[in-house]
Amino acid sequence: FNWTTLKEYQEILFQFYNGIAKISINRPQVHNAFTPRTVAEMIDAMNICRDNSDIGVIILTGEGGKAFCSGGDQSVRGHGGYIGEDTVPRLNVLDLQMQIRRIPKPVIAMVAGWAIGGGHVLHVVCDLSIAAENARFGQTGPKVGSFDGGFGASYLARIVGQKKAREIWYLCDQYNAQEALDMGLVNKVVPLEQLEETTVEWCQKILEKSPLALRMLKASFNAELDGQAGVQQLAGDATLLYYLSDEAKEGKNAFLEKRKPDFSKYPKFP
Ligand code: 1HA
Repeated sequence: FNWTTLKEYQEILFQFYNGIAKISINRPQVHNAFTPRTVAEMIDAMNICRDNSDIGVIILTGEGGKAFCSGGDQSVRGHGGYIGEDTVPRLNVLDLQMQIRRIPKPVIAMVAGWAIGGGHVLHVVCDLSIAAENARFGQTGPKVGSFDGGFGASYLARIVGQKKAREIWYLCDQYNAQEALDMGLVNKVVPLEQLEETTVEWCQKILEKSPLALRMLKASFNAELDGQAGVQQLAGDATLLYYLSDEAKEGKNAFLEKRKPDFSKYPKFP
């Protein structure tokens, strides 16, 4: 595929092809472990994806074919978080997780090799996951002195069930692509050399669909799980749709024209 660079970063690649944005962690020497900078760059790229109306779907991946992401870079883990050049400890991957769930476009994890620890959680929070046959999944928290009790626990449990999610976290075992498929953790498994082709194919199928319908579906899937914040997201989309209507425009126009609004002609649907 003829990917073009959307913006240059130090620790990620950010590319575009035919309506698809691809965000790749580019630290293959450490199995794509993330630092606060990696995460800040991903957050920046996600913001661009949100605002750019040429982009309809986002692929999240890791460079090199050996790892999707191995979680937080343990060599920069300090007192209270992962420490970047500004010496501030951060857990900013939690903001990225929220952003992946909130962006009103489908996000697809394209997983080759390791998806481990905080890197596993990143694929978990994506809308869909497509795995290569070499993919390996697992959490390591209780082994390396960490845990993600947010989406990493509760949303994982919604996907694979309570018993399996507890097994994944308590034992810190690793699961192959077929096992991940069997437990509903990924949508599809393909040979490594077909991973990008298949993912792009899925993206193209999605891009043929109604963007507003996809947006409403994503918000609806999230709403139940995200409580009041989920309702806020779905309600915001309802407001967006309402603002598109003549009925809502009558309210605004009446205000600007300093007259009483006349809503009488708008239907009261059963
Ligand atoms: O839990 C959280 C959070 C919770 C709440 C809020 C925020 C959070 C943010 C992050 C996290 C976490 O991600 S905690 C979990 C952190 N990750 C891990 O515990 C995984 C560590 N890595 C491994 O267990 C293994 O590397 C592996 C199973 C993925 C692969 O093993 P393999 O094939 O034997 O490769 P290995 O030799 O271990 O790794 C290759 C190189 O990559 C090594 O460097 P080298 O010895 O060649 O210099 C290795 O040190 C490096 N590397 C791999 N993973 C990491 C890493 N370096 C730093 N951090 C890593 N995560």
